[in-house]
Amino acid sequence: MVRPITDGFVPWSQEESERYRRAGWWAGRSLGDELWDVAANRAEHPALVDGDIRLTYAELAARSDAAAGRLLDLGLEPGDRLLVQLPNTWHFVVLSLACLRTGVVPIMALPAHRELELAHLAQLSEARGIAVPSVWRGFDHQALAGKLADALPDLEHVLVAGGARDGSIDLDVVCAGPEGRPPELASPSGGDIALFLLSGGTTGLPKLISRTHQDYAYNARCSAVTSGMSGDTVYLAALPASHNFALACPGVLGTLLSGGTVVMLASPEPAGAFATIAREHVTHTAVVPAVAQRWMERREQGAGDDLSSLEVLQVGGARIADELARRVTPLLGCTLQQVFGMAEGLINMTRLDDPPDVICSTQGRPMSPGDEVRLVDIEGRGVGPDESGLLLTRGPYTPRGYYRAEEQNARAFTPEGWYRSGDVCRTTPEGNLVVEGRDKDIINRGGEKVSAEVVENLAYQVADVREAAAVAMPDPVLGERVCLYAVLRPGASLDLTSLRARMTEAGVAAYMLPERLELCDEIPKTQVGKIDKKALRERVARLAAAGELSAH
Ligand code: OOB
Repeated sequence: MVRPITDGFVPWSQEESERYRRAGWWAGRSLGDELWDVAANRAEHPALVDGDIRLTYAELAARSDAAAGRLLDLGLEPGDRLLVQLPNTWHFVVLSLACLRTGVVPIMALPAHRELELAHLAQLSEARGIAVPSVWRGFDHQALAGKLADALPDLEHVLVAGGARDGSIDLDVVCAGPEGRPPELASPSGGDIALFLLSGGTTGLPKLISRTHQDYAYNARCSAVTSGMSGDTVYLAALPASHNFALACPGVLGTLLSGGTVVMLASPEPAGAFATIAREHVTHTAVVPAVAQRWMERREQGAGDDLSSLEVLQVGGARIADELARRVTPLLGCTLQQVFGMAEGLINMTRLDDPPDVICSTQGRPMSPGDEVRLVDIEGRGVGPDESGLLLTRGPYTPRGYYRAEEQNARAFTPEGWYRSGDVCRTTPEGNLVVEGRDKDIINRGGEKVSAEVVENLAYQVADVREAAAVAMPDPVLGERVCLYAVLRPGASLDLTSLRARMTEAGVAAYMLPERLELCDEIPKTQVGKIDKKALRERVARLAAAGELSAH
């Protein structure tokens, strides 16, 4: 029996659910069932590549089924939550598919997350297990997972990939080939929660976004069609595969639902990525703007790697500068597809056959005819055709609320169920969206979303700070980086290095750490007495324009 999770889940209305089913967007089946149908038809086709490891669809399905059986043998039950923090290796795919098959619900944490974020996610979801790499990029994930398991009574199982030590469960064994008869598995149904994605951070620590089997399957299928995927597609997962972009827009799941081949790569660093594209004849991949820029720089330096197989480079997560966008096709020889998406649902894409000007200067339009988008002013009134406004959305793959977050839901969703994305957009005459700014207190560090509130709270906690305000400072590579303005208590002292060291000690992901500290006597306030972030952003932007933002 699959135990559906119902508490804390905000469903779509009856009427909408019926509409989405009638339109065929919701197929009413589990992602596992959809994927296994593809696997049955593509048995001998390569499904997954990670270095020297190559699995056909038949092998991937058999391994994932065996892993599913082993998860159940451990005592995990359908509906139980498993915190998954794995880098881009074959384990990630096998374990995720095993979860989708059995109804164990993975929470897709990023490899960069640390104690603060992981403890929060485990507690909020009441996770019964955690899957981590042993040591990754010099960080001992197994030690941290053990520490969390000691502190949190629900967190019973620690699964470790690539060298499990003392007492933990070896994920290499869990994900190894089948032995004996395949386990008997009951399929979850289409409306059950398939997985949790993490919010890019608006206020506070990441919120959980429950995605059902049928909405997420549609997300992956629809974006696969819009990106021109087919059975011949070879997709390179170079961004973290646990992020919505590389997971299902169309990413790993869209590729597998199309019968193509997924290539896992641990880092998007240009030399390795280019060698992999050439070796595996990659046709599609997805990157953030800063990575696109590094790839183009490598080409300009004359790197002779054969990228001729590359058809589509998706760029998203943050706004790519128009000038940079225009250089993609000349330098990389492929079509650019801009993707403006969010873990909360709505995916906008430029179309592969759009005129170059649309591709290079807009962030595209909703991928599904079921997507509803409105641009409104601060009072919620629709804006005129040429005006910019706050983007609201709802649709067949945009959930109606965060999981277990009533208070935030009251702010983030309108009573009619529109999600307030916090993005400020305008629509071009031909109907494409241009992202012009945002009305949410995050810093978009090259696609990594940093909650200003978390940075400020930590600053109060770890330093003698009387007042703190985190704002975005402009950066030529990442678009934005974190700058912290702080007023210290009398007699206190603080520098950037010690602030970063103390925040790291507190267990926060490295990308959240401020990269500039501006000590001041006073922080500007608005007329109602709130911190004037606009003034601070302008102040740091002036420093940047004057070339005064070198190491500080
Ligand atoms: C993707 O998802 P998240 O959840 O990490 O972040 C969503 C936010 C958006 O609300 C927007 O503020 C920003 O990231 N964003 C963009 C953008 N793509 C995302 N801002 C400007 N231009 C773009 N192209 O970032 C995400 C999820 C699925 C696919 C692609 C990106």
